Amino acid sequence: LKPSSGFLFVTVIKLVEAEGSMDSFTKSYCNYGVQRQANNALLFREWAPGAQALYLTGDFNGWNTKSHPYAKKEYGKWELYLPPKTDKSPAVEHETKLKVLVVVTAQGEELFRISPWAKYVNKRLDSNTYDWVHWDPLQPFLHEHAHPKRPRSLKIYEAHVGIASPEAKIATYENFTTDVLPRIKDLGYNCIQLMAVMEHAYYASFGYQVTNFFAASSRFGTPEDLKRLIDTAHSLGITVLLDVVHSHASSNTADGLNQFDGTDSCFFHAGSRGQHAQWGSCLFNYNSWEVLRFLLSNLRWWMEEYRFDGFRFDGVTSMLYHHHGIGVSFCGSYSEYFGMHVDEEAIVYLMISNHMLHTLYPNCITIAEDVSGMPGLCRLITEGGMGFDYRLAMAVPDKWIQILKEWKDEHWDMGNIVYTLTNRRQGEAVICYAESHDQALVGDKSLAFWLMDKEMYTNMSCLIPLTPVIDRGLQLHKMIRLITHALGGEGYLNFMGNEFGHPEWLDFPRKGNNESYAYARRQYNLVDTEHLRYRQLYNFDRDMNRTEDKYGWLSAAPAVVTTADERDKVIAFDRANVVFVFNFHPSNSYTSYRVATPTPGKYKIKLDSDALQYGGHGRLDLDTEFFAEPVAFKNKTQSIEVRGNLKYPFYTDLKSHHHSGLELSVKGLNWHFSPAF
Ligand SMILES: *[C@@H]1O[C@H](CO)[C@@H](O)[C@H](O)[C@H]1NC(C)=O
Ligand SMILES: *[C@@H]1O[C@H](CO)[C@@H](O)[C@H](O)[C@H]1NC(C)=O
Ligand SMILES: *[C@@H]1O[C@H](CO)[C@@H](O)[C@H](O)[C@H]1NC(C)=O
Ligand SMILES: *[C@@H]1O[C@H](CO)[C@@H](O)[C@H](O)[C@H]1NC(C)=O
Ligand SMILES: CC(=O)N[C@H]1CO[C@H](CO)[C@@H](O)[C@@H]1O
Repeated sequence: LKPSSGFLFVTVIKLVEAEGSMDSFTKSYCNYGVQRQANNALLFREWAPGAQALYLTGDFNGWNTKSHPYAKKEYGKWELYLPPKTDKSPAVEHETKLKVLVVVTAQGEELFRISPWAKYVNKRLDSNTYDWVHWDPLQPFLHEHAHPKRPRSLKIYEAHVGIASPEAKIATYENFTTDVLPRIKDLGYNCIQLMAVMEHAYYASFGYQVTNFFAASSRFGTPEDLKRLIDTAHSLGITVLLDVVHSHASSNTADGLNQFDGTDSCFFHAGSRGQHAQWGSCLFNYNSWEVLRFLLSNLRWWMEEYRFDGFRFDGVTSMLYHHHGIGVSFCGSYSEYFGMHVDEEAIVYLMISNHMLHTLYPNCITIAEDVSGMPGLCRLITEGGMGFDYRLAMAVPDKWIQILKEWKDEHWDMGNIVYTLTNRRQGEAVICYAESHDQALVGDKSLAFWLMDKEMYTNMSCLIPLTPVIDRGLQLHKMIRLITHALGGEGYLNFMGNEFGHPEWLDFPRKGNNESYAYARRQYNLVDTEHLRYRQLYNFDRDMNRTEDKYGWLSAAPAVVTTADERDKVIAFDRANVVFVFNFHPSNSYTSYRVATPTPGKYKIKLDSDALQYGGHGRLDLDTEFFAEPVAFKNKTQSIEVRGNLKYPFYTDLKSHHHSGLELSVKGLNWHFSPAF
């Protein structure tokens, strides 16, 4: 057991004693902020321990600042009761503005604040800051569809609503529901990880500088629109995870959580411990009872009110260590993970969160964004772990970028690739990915752009001959994704658009780019254009997922790598009774290659990255059957002689039947067999 698990036990007992139950404590959004009673009276409650006085002001009282004081209660709590109007309707109407006026000193210094529990905030075009808008619709959206079954093999589509259209403007929850959900379904992803949902005043923060934890971002529509999005995803059998940011908060005061009661502590640590030196944001005090109330209730809010199916916890590395990972590189020594530099309060918070979520919602999925490789992060709390289901394999995308940036094709190191894809803690599940939103951001480049760069503007048409650059790019794009998918983890993640090789980078409107939306969009129009090769990459990604559905390698035991040959540049492995063979050699083609097989029997090609519909060269005869022979090879008793059985002596292109010599790269000879019993 880790020392902190004893602490967890005590904390929960204390909470239950004081609050009645874990359930009511973690549903404090039913007691704080604004609550409408059965008789339409409104009850306002806040926690502002440093305040001298609190007043409610807004459209409802003509912005009179002192007519509606809160009453001071124990432990820094404040309450205000507003009886219904004479016509029995609530004193504050739906969609009207409010502020809390916080008096912070005896001298009467006044601050206008948004309730930390605000369910909706928005901004007028001519305003710099967000307003708290009372959200209490007459006809709230009612979910119709049940949570989907928890997927065995998690295949995640990482998505941001605002950039989910080709138009150079902010797309809406509605656009996402009608235009993007059907694509995700078709592609075979069974899970969406929604970014930037928690309200963030600064769009270019990509949602990672949260200002209002209980508000769904109003940029993309209303709370009801988001509920409809999630309900529609559920109707398609798609699980929806929230990218939740509890590692830090925006330092905004006027529309954020910072200095809510006028002090620099309240929700955060006072002084330098409360500030993240690199992000310029505020760090929560996880040891505070009221902060636990706030954050745990926040998790339940998104589960109960919006019916998310789980969370991807952002910035876990920053939480785990007092040094926040700044200037620290992790090489795997245990001294890096245990010692006084580890923030036990944050660890206990993560343990309580996971304990609560998995107890109340047995199908809930939690994923940790941790780059440090903290041991036990994804083990059960009863074992002394921190209770996450998965961690992100953050080293893998970095490796692919390094390979494409620094290695010549003939120097690709098969052993190193296999090592990176299989280097994970035994018994702790991993979500693997070739690239995520991080690699798409301005300053970096997506894999497709690293591979094909400028030629993507001119040479992606199927109507012109494949150029060597596009050829290499298409083949490697598919092979990198498939080997990552099959070898790298227990789940797979793709960032929206990258499945079809989205060109260019992502850059949100900001001062430095003249507030431009030119790169804050995803060009789905490219994949919709029949004669462009994006379609071929899309087809491969879809069929990769569908093939996984059939064989389930992600939920099977880790792969057994049988070949990682530096001279031939061939990697072969088997997982879930499927044999994968990759030829990464820039020029060698093998018409015959022996690979070990897990079981005797007949093998057939089930997915071939070289197939014509995926922009390949169609060199393999998909009808060929291969029989495993009792020939011992690479520690297995059975093996097959894989024959290329080339149908065409030369390259042949999809549309033009252009012939080019064999001097071109033959990447993409990628066999993938499975038993055909
Ligand atoms: C996006 O949705 C808005 C309404 O939410 C609609 O006006 C607009 O036409 C949609 N755009 C696209 C590209 O479908
Ligand atoms: C590929 O693009 C380059 C410019 O980037 C152009 O010069 C060349 O003609 C294109 N190749 C084909 C086959 O169209
Ligand atoms: C931004 O716009 C201004 C005025 O239109 C122009 O002078 C400047 O060069 C632009 N900057 C960039 C980075 O495009
Ligand atoms: C074959 O098995 C032996 C003994 O179990 C082991 O030492 C060796 O690494 C294995 N070789 C391969 C290629 O897996
Ligand atoms: C296993 C599986 O579902 N394979 C499918 C892959 O995609 C192709 C094309 O859509 C289908 O024909 C296969 O059945």
